[in-house]
Amino acid sequence: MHEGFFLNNYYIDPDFNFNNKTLKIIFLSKGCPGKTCLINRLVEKSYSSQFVPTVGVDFKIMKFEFNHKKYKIAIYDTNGSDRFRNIVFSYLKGVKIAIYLIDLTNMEEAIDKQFIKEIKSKISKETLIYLVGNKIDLVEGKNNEYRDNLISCREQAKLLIENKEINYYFEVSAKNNKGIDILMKYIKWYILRDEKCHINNLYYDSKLGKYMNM
Ligand SMILES: Nc1nc2c(ncn2[C@@H]2O[C@H](COP(=O)(O)OP(=O)(O)O)[C@@H](O)[C@H]2O)c(=O)[nH]1
Ligand SMILES: [Mg+2]
Repeated sequence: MHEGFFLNNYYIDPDFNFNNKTLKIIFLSKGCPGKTCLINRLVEKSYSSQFVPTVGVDFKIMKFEFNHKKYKIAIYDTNGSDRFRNIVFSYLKGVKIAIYLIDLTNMEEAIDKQFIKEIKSKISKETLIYLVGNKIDLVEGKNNEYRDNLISCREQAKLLIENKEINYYFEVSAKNNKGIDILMKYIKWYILRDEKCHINNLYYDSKLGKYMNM
């Protein structure tokens, strides 16, 4: 048994038992920015450029171990076309993180504020929204044709965060793995925060018997 303590108004209980709960995360988008590819990258650590449309809603289980405990996350993959919107949104119930994926090379339609509003109206106050820009591999280099689009996405994301419309913004590539570690860390961060065994990059290592940085 270890003694808990308060940090930033959270009670840190090192002996908190996770009880094998499965937490729910959902990927949403308009169009096909690479949700299925990104989920495969996160769960299977692999990439295939083959396009297989997701029919309605699909899901994959991701397991990980942290501080000698096992965690399970159900990742819901959805179809980005308008005709599935109602079905897809009905899966938002109980979701811990809603990930709105955009394609950084899509100049016609990058961030849809109305779409974010719709998501917000269907989730609870505790649910976080992560805005994730995919295909950063295609946007690298100074004279890149998508550079202006990337800068515009960043500016919009900054405003959205300031206005509390979204919680975080990330840039990743499902193809070359860029940014995946950070996104993964923030997915786990939420889950561990939720279980009150870890806060602000500090966690209790039950084997070492002391608090460690993540
Ligand atoms: N260059 C690049 N292409 C990607 C990336 N992720 C996905 N794609 C391409 O985008 C297509 C659509 O991806 P998919 O995951 O099926 O889109 P979804 O409809 O959002 O699930 C794929 O067939 C890939 O060719 C990426 O990170 N970089
Ligand atoms: Mg898909």
